[in-house]
Amino acid sequence: MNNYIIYKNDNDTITAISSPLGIGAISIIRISGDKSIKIIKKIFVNKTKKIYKEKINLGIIKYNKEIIDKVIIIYFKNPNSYTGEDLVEIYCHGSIYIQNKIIKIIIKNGGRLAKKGEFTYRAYFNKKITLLEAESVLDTIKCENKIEHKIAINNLIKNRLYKVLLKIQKIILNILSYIEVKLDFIEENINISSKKIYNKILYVEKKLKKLINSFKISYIIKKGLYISIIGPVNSGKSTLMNTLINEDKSIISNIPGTTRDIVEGNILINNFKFYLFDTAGIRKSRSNIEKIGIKKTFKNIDKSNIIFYVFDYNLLKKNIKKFKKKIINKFFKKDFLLIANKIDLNNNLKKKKLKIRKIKIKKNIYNIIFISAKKKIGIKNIIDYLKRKIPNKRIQNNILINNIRHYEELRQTLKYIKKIKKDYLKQKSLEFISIDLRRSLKFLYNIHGQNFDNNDVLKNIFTKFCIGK
Ligand SMILES: Nc1nc2c(ncn2[C@@H]2O[C@H](COP(=O)(O)OP(=O)(O)OP(=O)(O)O)[C@@H](O)[C@H]2O)c(=O)[nH]1
Ligand SMILES: [Mg+2]
Repeated sequence: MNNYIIYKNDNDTITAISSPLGIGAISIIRISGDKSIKIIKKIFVNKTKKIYKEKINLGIIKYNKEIIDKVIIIYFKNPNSYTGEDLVEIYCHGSIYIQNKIIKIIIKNGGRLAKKGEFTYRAYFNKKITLLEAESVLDTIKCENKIEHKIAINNLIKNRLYKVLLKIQKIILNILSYIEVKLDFIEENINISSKKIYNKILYVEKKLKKLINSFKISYIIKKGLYISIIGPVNSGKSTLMNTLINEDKSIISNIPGTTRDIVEGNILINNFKFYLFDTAGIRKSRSNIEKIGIKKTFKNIDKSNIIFYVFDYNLLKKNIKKFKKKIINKFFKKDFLLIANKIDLNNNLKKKKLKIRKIKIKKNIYNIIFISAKKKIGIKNIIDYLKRKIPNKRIQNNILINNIRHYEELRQTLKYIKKIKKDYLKQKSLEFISIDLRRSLKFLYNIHGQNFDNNDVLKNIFTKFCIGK
């Protein structure tokens, strides 16, 4: 836990501008700590000469006989405030001069400038919020779209992740309690079968895996999907790119090896972003510059989620052979879509051939879509294919991990759970298993920031198993 604590627990009264920096109609300045109200009484003047808590108090900020601004203040008495301390919010006019002046006056009267995130840290320290909630405050501030907003609100208000973590935690605690009892009170007759415990371990493993996998999904939701357009020279990659983004961006010519640098574009499908990368055609090249381009193509495949392999339909067999030999071996795990282009050049092509075809290469099934990038035929099939790659509503409603710290802690938890599963099957010493269970719990507790307490195990033992009644 110490890794995350960067503040000293001092008793300072802290202050900062809580609204965005710059000019605005209104600006909010916060003061939190024991001295908040003392400071305010020195600088705030109003008719009633009283400051009511949790009410609007209208007055002026005056210091050294100089009137600074007409303001509203709200006083939240501890512990009923965001930080859990005495907290005052000053709503002043949004001039940068006024904001700075008020801050200076507060500091002169005994406040100190808050460090980044210190108000929320105090809220966490005073147990007003969990670490998870603190992080979701940041997510809420930073959210840019509907899905990010949903993830943030799910944690900030509904506490969904926290509830799932508590559930997993409880099961691990149960397993641990059972094992501890077995170790300490062998004579007690406890009616839990080994199978039941094993199933509990499996259940925890499944839940953890689901959460961990959701990190990838939330990453995709946030960042979109990356598509590399690759294939032999002159196959129409740049034409397809321009058709998809509906812009004349990439240079098109009938000279093989036109594209060398990677050209980027993007499209929105159902409000979801796809990034497209048009790359240098793959061939054995003598030109050094083209060779560099081809190297870049291969690098780009690595970082893409989806690869379009574009080739000339009229050379279908030859190109599929090339794909098998040169591409698949290198990038076996990648998600490829084969795109047979230039079907307009083939007079014999019947309409039914436009249907998506499937081929099997080394146990993997690949789709082939038939198009003319130039004449814009068959493009809808590509769009439909991409639509299926967008995380759907059902997935979006799941609890999604979107924070790398949570992801790492969960992975550590899972690492121990997997070990415990193996050891339990092999009937290894319960003592070791108990140690690993505690380790797994420690990582889980790190996520919401509470400390793993041995009392939790004891409480569980005494309430569940009624020992020493
Ligand atoms: N008839 C026809 N010609 C096409 C089609 N798509 C592309 N072309 C032509 O094929 C040639 C090559 O097109 P590009 O889009 O530059 O091909 P590329 O794969 O990007 O080529 P490199 O960048 O050199 O690897 C151009 O003359 C295009 O007009 C198509 O669907 N039908
Ligand atoms: Mg090109």
